[in-house]
Amino acid sequence: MIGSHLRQPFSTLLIVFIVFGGCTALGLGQNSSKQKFDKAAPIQFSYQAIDFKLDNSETPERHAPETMAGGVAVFDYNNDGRLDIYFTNGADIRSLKKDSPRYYNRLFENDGKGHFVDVTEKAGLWGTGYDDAVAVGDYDNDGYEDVFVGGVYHNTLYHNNGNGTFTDVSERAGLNKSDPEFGPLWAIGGIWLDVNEDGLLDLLVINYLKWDSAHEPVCEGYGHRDYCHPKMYKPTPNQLFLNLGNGKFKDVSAEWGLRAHPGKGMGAAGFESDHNGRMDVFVTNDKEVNYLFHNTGRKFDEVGFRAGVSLREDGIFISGMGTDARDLDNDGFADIVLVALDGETFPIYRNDGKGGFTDATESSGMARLSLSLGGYSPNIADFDNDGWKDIFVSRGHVQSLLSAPTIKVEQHNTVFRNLGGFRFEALTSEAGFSSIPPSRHRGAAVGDLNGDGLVDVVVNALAAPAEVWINRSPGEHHWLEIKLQGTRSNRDGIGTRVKIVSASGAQYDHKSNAAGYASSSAASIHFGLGKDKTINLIEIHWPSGTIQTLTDVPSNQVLTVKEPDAKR
Ligand SMILES: [Ca+2]
Ligand SMILES: [Ca+2]
Ligand SMILES: [Ca+2]
Ligand SMILES: [Ca+2]
Repeated sequence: MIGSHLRQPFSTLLIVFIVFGGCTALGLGQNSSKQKFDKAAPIQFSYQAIDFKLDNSETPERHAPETMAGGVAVFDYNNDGRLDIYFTNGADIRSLKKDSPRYYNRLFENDGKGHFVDVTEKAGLWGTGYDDAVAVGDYDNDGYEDVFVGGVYHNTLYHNNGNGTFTDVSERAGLNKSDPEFGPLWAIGGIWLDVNEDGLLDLLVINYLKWDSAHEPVCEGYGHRDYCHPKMYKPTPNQLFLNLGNGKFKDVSAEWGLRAHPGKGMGAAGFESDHNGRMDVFVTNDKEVNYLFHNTGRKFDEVGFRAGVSLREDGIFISGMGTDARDLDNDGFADIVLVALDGETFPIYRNDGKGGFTDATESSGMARLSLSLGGYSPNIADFDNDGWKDIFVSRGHVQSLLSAPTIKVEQHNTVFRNLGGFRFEALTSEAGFSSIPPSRHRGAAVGDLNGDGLVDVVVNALAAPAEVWINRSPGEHHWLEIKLQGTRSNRDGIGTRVKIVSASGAQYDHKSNAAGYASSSAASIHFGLGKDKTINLIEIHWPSGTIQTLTDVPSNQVLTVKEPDAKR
């Protein structure tokens, strides 16, 4: 098997692009030899090292999981108000066991003084298998964030004991069973959401493809064996586990319609596509159509085609990697971004507010800006606090370093700054990302790590040091963070929609801990306010149906908002 079985860039499109007009994008990132650290760049990050290096157990056989590892979670594991960092890690690819500490997942506690201290062993979070996904959510509403870890043939649910330690409760929870039809599954993503509005977070597990180390296909290209195209493997279904409230979960994948839609799932974004009071889930599938699972309260209807988000505008299958969905144009409805490999572009779908979406990849400038880039994790946040949410993208190619002479395997990260009016500009070296060598970046999560009101980024990378990017954007813009505390709704407030109004206008966001690729962020909801010092109105739509309003709120603070009516 050669050539077409290997995962190749979509080169035809790339060639057309180079000939007809694309010097701009080619000037980006690793292509620019000299770093221009433009002091005027509105979004800037500085690199901070952290003592973690993902070991993906890369072998000459090029087993598929080796190139897919690497989730990140940003969450406050010990409720001291400071966001901590968790990385998932690989294992020996043949045994799928973490037979050495170099494969341990790692938890780093934020000491509030700029240091991240490894507390993995005390916390009991090192894991056992080949792990990818991490999804943070307080499934038992005790006020402490719990951690779901998904991986190859093996998922783990950790209950946060509230004293700095976690307990593996997977067995009791019933989350770690082999599928009767598909056998052991390989999870790359997980998302917590309360699908049936009983105040208990349910778990949607995003499964990738059917992989078996004993039957790895052989795919050659660029003169050597490398990772295969996903078409060489069969699709698998995603799973929905309903939280029964007694520490147990029930597999309701069939009843909720998921069994009818197997795929090669990679990313998941939770949001309300049509404001019917229920959270929907957009799922990217690798080289297959994307799914939009519309939540009716009893089941998920797959409406990707009807909503216009199943494919790129030209109908071409792309390597749908991570995704995020938040309101990019401040019209009150969440828009969708996903990322893919070099030559495929990073598609953006603009929500029309009526349950439909328009492909804005070309009109937003994203097609031109992203065509030569490969991405894994897109994370939407307002990094320069100007009131327009921007898009960070962790970048890298799926292929091994042996392919580096032919394709750009290692890449620098990029942030796409929102210029308003659904237009973007790409900042790579300008934002500081070229200050360290390029890498095969994978999962990423965001949150304000140092409490200065600017949203920071944490990135995992294959066989390379993980990266903490501290946001140093100039501008002295004002901001507000809202920390939700559900009472009738789930404690995390996942599914809550928030509208704020200040002198410059209205902004919208919602609570979802799913982040980019294989990652999770349980940070507070963050708004940039530009020059506005006061928020005139905050309107909070809780999943319980309660609408809460606050007025004349000062900026530059983390505001904790508890849902009215404490009775459960
Ligand atoms: Ca903490
Ligand atoms: Ca908990
Ligand atoms: Ca529920
Ligand atoms: Ca912005």
